[in-house]
Amino acid sequence: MNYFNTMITGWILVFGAFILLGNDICAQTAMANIQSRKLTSLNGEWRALIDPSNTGEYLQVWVGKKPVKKTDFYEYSFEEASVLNVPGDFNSQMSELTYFEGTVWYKKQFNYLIAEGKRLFLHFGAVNYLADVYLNGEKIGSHEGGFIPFQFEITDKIKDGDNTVIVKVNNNRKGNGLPGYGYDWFNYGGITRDVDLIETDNTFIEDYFIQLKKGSLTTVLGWVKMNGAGEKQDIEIEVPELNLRYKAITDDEGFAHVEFESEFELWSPENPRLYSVTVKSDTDFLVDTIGFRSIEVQGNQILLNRKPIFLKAVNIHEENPHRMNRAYSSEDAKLLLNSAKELGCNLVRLAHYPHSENMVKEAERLGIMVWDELPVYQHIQFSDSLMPAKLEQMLQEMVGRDKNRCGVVVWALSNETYPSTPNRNDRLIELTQKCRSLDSARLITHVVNTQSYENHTVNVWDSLYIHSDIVALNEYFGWYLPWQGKPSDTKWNISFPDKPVFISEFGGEAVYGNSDGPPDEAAYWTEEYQEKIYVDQIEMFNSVPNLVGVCPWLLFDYRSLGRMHSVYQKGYNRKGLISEKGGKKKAWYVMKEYFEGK
Ligand code: GCB
Repeated sequence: MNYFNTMITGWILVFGAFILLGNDICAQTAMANIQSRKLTSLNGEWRALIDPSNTGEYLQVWVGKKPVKKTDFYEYSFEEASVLNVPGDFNSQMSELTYFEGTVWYKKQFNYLIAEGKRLFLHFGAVNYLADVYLNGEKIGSHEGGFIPFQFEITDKIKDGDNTVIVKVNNNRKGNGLPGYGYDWFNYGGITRDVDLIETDNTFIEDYFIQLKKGSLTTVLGWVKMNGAGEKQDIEIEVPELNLRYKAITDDEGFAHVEFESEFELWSPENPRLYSVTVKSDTDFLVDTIGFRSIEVQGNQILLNRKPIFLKAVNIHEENPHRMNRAYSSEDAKLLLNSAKELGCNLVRLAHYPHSENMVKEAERLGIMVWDELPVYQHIQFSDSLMPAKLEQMLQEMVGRDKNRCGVVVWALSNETYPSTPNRNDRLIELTQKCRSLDSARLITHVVNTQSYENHTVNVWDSLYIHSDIVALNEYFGWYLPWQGKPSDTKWNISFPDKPVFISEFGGEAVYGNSDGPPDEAAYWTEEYQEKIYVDQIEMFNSVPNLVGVCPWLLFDYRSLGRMHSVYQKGYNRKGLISEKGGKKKAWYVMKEYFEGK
């Protein structure tokens, strides 16, 4: 089997079927590049019923009954119900929902007239966490997972004129969810990203993969996939700025092989060059903005466009620090990314779940590499019978959405999972293999924190690293673990001496503006104590073999319910280099200077 066939096999399975989780009809994997399609936005005000006791299920609120006879009454009504804005989390929109984890029913009415021979899809950018979707009183399907797009075809269900969509959104934590019960970020629920109707032709371009072939700076290798019945179609890919026109014909599965050569101006942080690329078929036409670059591990180095690069990174949660809500817009993305840029970063780790497409695209435009991550966080129930399908689905959704973004250089498949969790290695190894079959050109990593620290020696041993292109490790020396000697004298015993090492998290907490306490005592949350952690860490970095980058935890202070110190934390994880109000802490300047010197 050649390379194209191997890659294609992975994707055929993605398009082949709906993944069945339980007995539900599941959403379809979303089509690519919706921004280039005929869209009708359903954003804006939606009516909302708050349902903490889950009574709406029993009352069947999706039927939308109204009293007819004098003796009729129904114990719900969307008329005059609260209004929630979409996109947006519900917690930040109504004070009574601040800490809410449960069910909210959303309702939107819209008018539509579908043209003859066209198809219609209802597309959600993301709903956290479970979505049950009803159209005109009929359930059209469900989706699990809070951070990725999904869609339903509604061609045969839409009525000419007035239609009603109702979504049951539930953000309860689930033992067998991704993430599971415990996580150190705020559980913003709701319809958190855009909702759109997408009208397509009967046969349309469902998806495409247009990126450089692994190891090449001049050959693009990929595919185009049509959806819909009909004859084989002629496919044409055009890059006008390169004077390039590539032609192919789809096969019986609707796939067309893409392979062409060109001299590209390569994308890099110094020169984030993007090209306008059109993908045409007989019945469809899409425009994308695509960049070309190579990323690879060679020995113990990471090479971007065949040159070694040091990853000057920062961790970011998807929260607007000033408004304290789930970030989603391009403006939110610019706020976060410009701060990362100011710090001197060339990479952002979008922790710990796929952030909005706006974030990924904005980063690409600004010349910041992106680390995309799955919400496979700490205590995941890997032995749950539904877990293999859930993991695979989330992987496909993340890779599916971002595979044409050259800015994305790393697929991170897990963070801080434990070898003692049954089935952890089996599941994560399968997931790694699946990821490579979908995209063999990017780096794949697992973040681990199982290293031991004894006699001032760090022992890095977790066998999951065998399957990771990078030894990515989180360590909190100076905060959770006191130093055992001079930071610069730290010894490293890494069982994977040929792999690049990336410190994916380090840091400590401080309240912005607080100097009130002994600078060498942790319990006062002073800026000086945090600053010292950074100074010590930077000294220690010199002792790390094969170090290819560092990534402080994290850019901004952010909300997290477990952070309950009533004087210093007040519901915030204070490890930010910047406070939620924008105040730069002393550690920020230490880090900026370090990055400037790299
Ligand atoms: C970690 C986690 C991150 C936490 C951080 C902390 O190791 O990966 O999600 O928030 O530590 O602040 O403790």
